[in-house]
Order: sequence, then C-alpha cells, then structure tokens
Amino acid sequence: MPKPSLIVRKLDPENKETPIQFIESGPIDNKLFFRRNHFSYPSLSQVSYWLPVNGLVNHPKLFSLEEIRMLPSRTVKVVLECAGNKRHFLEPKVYGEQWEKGAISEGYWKGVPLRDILKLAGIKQSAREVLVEGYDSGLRTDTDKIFTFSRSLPLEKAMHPDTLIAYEYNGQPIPFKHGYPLRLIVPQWYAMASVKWIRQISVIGSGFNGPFQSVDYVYYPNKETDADAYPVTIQNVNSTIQKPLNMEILNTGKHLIKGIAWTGKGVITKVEISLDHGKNWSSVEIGEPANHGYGWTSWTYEWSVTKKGEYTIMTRAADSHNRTQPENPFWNQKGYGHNAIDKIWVKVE
Ligand SMILES: Nc1nc2c(c(=O)[nH]1)N[C@H]1C(S)=C(S)[C@@H](COP(=O)(O)O)O[C@H]1N2
Ligand SMILES: [Mo]
Repeated sequence: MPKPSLIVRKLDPENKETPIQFIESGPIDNKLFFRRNHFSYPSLSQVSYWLPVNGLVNHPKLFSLEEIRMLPSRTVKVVLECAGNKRHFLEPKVYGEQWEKGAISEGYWKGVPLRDILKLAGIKQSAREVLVEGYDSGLRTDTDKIFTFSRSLPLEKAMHPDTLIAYEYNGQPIPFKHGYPLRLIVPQWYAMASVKWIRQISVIGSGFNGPFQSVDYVYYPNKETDADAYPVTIQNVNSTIQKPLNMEILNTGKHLIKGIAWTGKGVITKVEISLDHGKNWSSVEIGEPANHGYGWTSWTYEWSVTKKGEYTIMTRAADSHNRTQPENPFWNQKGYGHNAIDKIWVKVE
C-alpha cells in the first residue's frame, strides 16, 4: 500500500499539512503531524539544556530535564489545530499560509502541569500572566527587528491542570521539529499557544504584547480598519469530511462517509450531515465517547445513493456549549478560526 505523506506549503520555515483525508484515526504518527513554524529551526544543544523559571516568583529556579521527568506527570490526548487551518477557503481571500484542511493533528502529550512548576517557584501576588519563550527567532516582515516566538497565558489558563510542559509525544521524546526537549501544551486553544522549544518561563505582572499575540493571532473583523480586534484563543467547534474526497466520482450504491469533529469548549454532542445542499440534516454516528479527553471525535455515515447526479455533502458539528458551525465563515483580516459548515462535492454516475 502506498503511504500518505505531509503536504508542503513552504520549505523554510517548514510549513506542512497533515494529509487529513488519509488518516484512519488518531493518534497521528509524528511523521504525519502537521508542522507550522514562523522561523527556521533553532539550534540547541541537548547537553546543556536547563529550564529557567523566573520573574514574579519567590524562588527563581533552573530545572534540569531529569528533575522535570521525575515530577508527577499527566498524559492528555489533545487536538492541536493551527488558527489558520482552512484559511484557503475564505472569501475574499486573505494573505498568509494557504492551509487547506490539514493544519490539525491529535495525539498523546505527556508532561508536568505548568502549575506544578510554578508552585515550586512560588508565584507572587502581583502575578498576572505567564510568559513562555521559544528558542527560535528571526526577523518579522512588518519590522526590522528580531523576535523570538514568545507568548503569554492568563494565570487561569496557565494554572489549569491540563496545561503541560510536555516532554513526550505518543510515548516517545517529542520529535525535534515539534518542540524537543520541552514544549508547552495548551489544550483547547488554537495551537499558536503551544510554544515549542521552551527557552524560559517568566511570571509577569502585566499583559504581554509581543507581536505573536498583539499583531498576529488577533481577529480583525473589519477589512479597512483594525477596530474591534480581539485575541485568538479557544478553538471553534468544527468538522472535516475525510471521505469521500472533494470532487470524487462515485458509483451508485453504498458509500461510507467519514470524518472528524472537534471543539475547544466542552465536548462534541452532535454531528449532522446534509446531502441536499443543506435542506435536510440527519445525525451521523459518533464513534468513541464524546468526552474523551481533548481529542477529536470520529464519525461515520452510511450513504445509500441510487440516483445519479451531482451532490453536495455538508457537515456541521455542535458542542455541549450549544456552539455550532455557521453557514459562512467568520471573515477576518488574517483568516483565523475558519469553522464554517464543511462542504465537498461529488458526482454519482
Ligand atoms: N517556538 C515556536 N512555537 C510554536 C510555533 C513557532 O513557530 N515557534 N508555531 C506555533 C503555531 S502557529 C502552531 S500552529 C504550532 C504548530 O505545532 P507543530 O509544528 O508541532 O504542528 O506550534 C506553535 N508553537
Ligand atoms: Mo498556527
């Protein structure tokens, strides 16, 4: 059997999509995990790796990898989805990586809760956010300055027991391209929050406004102005049809339609399908228990088609917070958070 491979969007920095239509189920093998980088890969020596935790703490610390591995760990199944996933389908089009449907993957991340590390350092009263810096850096096109990839979390999210300083993916040390040796994992948020190659963690007393959260990863809903901007955080409820393929030609008879659904809030409660341009909707079968960690939900639908013709297959998921997928994507300047009803076209002959 020929094997699927990553789809290249850009070589340097390396940006590649998961061939999501050809994934049987999670967890995703690291070779097929999408890659999203703002800069070239950093060079860091594993021999001398230490994790500094400083800022507004009572006892600034330097952790060795050994010390981190000895602390009580947690393992969580998490969907990492790039905020730009599905950007390609936005109308009018926007600039940026033209991700189709594969800037998403899921798997098991093991690590130490960030809050345990922060507690060992002792957070001061004046703390407001936790800043996590990556080892990679470079020029941004909008300035002539060098930045590292750095982002902060509000204290509440930083202290959530499932926000991890991860060191394993699917039972193996995290592959270098995905953040070895240590990477932040922030379940339910779009994946820009999950900073790779952690260089330093600092507790800070004010809002961080580095460009990866004050310029990028901000929703700008207006075309002409930057008014009404707000930060990109939790994943929208979403679904993707994996099978059949878009524009596939099928024969009459039985076809298994399958796909995935996920959300950054609560759990998936329902996935519906329409085969008549959205006039009628029926519920599809949801695979595993819907509340399985922060993973996606696989679903299937058996389609018996006797009439030849052209069909539109549409899916929409709903979550336990009554969020559902809109008919049209929410347009914003940078094309984040696309979660319109998923749609493909097939011909039956
Ligand atoms: N240090 C660092 N962390 C990073 C990034 C980066 O460029 N540098 N990209 C972020 C974005 S936008 C995404 S979508 C995910 C991608 O993770 P992956 O390459 O492991 O799939 O990492 C996030 N963490
Ligand atoms: Mo991303």
